[in-house]
Amino acid sequence: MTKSEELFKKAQNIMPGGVNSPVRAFNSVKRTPFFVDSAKGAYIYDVDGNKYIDYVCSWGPGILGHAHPRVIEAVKKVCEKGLTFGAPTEKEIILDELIRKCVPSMEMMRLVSSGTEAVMSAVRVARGFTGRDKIIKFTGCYHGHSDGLLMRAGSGVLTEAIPDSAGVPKGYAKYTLLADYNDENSVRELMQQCGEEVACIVVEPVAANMGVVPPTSTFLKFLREITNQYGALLIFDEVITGFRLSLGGAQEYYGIKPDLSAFGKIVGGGMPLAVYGGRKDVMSCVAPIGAVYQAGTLSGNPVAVTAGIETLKILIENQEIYSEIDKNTAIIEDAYKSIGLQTKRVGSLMSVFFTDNPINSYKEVATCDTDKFAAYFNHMLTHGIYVAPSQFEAMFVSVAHSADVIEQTVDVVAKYGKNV
Ligand code: KE4
Repeated sequence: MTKSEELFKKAQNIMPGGVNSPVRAFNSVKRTPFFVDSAKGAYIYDVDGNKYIDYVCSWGPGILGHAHPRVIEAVKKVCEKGLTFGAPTEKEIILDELIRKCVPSMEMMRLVSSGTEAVMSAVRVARGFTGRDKIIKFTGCYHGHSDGLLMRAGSGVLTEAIPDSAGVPKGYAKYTLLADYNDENSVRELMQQCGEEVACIVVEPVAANMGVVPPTSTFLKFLREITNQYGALLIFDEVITGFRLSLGGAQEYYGIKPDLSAFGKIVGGGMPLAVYGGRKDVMSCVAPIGAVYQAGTLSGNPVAVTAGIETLKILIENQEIYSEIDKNTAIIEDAYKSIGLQTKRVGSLMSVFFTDNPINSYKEVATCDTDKFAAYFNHMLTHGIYVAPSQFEAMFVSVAHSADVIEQTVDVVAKYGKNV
């Protein structure tokens, strides 16, 4: 029995499925998950001494590669001054100003500890600001696990085939309306029916939790126009796309300005930190200056804020990172295409789909062959490449994925192509 198998057995006695987040259980790829010992740069090492090139990058935060020396140094240093105060610090202002410098739509913001918290809070603010109850989300998009957003969600919900989570009161469904990503008519119909009751449309500007599904050339502009038309707010869930597609996220990449945004993952530099914010008039309804309540013991935690500051500073100082990781991801994408697989990519965010149906929204994603995906995943892992253990997740490329790492990956993809 490997050490990972031993640990997994033990973990299953004390954690649901032996994990602290469902997708980590490797259920859909039918194998015991490896337990991690450490990670550095593009590599992750398991407790049995195996070394993998990591394309999960902790589901997105790792754009600089694991354990970037500057981030580690800054975190080590700040820990000496205490881990948490529950009181304001100057560092929170510094991080907020860096975020606003990168994303001008973030006129006012609130730091929180997870992407779930960020999106949940943004939706509550939209409801509080508009006085309306209904929201629209898209089938296959995932916005964290808050009750009102767990309808037909993507990511682990899709992977574990739980269309609607148990434990969410039936009543929620009437406030969360479902449309189809990239299908403008599905949105138009809902808005014609009850647009005056819709507080917001919440969207992943690039869907990345049903695999990566980019928006059509008109979709995001259409959402911006129809929310304006009905007085609803547009919320961009940029937890994945933020600081990933560009320094200004998807809203810079596509040139669409939402009313509110949520960021996570990269903005926390690998620590538990996320942020929501946007229009000052909207955010002015948040307590203690407004009637929408939201709070958090560890919100703006000095250690997490320090990791975020250092990460954003490195990205701001080295913006050529974005063209570099885009170029390297395109090389990997070409390798997949050359063996006849369907890919979708935006910058350093990519997915490989095991279906011949051209991917445009959830309904084509649902035709993917997840058994074929599982075989592909296991081929990659046994050849030292760790991709996300689910057809419905994304590949993330970091600046640490150097030319030789990319070349090694291309070789393993080619080998897979020979076996199928
Ligand atoms: P967290 O609460 O996991 O920090 O963020 C929730 C969230 C919100 N919005 C988007 C677009 C997201 O992708 C996520 C979380 N992403 C998943 C992976 N697709 C996290 C991995 C997991 O659940 O273990």
